[in-house]
Amino acid sequence: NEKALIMDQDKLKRTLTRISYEIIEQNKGIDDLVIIGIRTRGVPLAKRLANKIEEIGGKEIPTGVLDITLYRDDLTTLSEQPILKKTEVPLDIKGKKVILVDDVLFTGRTARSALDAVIDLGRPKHIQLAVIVDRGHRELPIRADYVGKNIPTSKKELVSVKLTELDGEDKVVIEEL
Ligand code: 3GP
Ligand code: 5GP
Ligand code: MG
Repeated sequence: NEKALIMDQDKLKRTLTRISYEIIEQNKGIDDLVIIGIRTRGVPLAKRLANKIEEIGGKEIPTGVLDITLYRDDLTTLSEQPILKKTEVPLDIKGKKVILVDDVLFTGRTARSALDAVIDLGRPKHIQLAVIVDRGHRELPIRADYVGKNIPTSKKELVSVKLTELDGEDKVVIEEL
């Protein structure tokens, strides 16, 4: 039940390009960057950002994957906390500038558990968070360093982020649950 189109393919592409430049600017270059996507949709987004930053900076950017099962109490009652299932981070992150990538930031609980998971792997220089949509309703003191778009939502709404790699098309829409 689609209510509003937030981003079409072009808008999403421009947003990822802007965030790529912001990442390079805030990190004063591309040295020591590692970009880690949170499954599911953070993963292709992380790849796209890494590709763009590579294109701009001319150097390969390592990427990784965090698999955190959602605990979402509005959708499922899987567990009280997000559960870390698997990490695929193919290098030592000690001293690295880690950028976590997710599609939507909501309560902040997924990001919190992702922070735990990254810190368990080693001591990065810093960790930053990039999201395509911040829909509000934070329950923890967590914010994103890079935001595609802030979309104030009601709790009954759902932000649907569609990505070509997984959904056959690129767009962001608000739906009513
Ligand atoms: P994602 O992989 O794009 O992050 O967990 C599977 C999917 O369920 C997520 O896909 C996301 O789209 C959706 N989802 C996860 N958590 C919530 C939530 O809290 N509220 C709503 N409305 N949808 C969610
Ligand atoms: P949080 O843990 O911050 O409550 O929720 C973040 C995670 O839940 C993200 O991985 C995100 O994919 C998912 N999520 C929460 N709300 C939404 C939403 O409205 N749309 C989508 N696509 N994902 C959501
Ligand atoms: Mg997600």
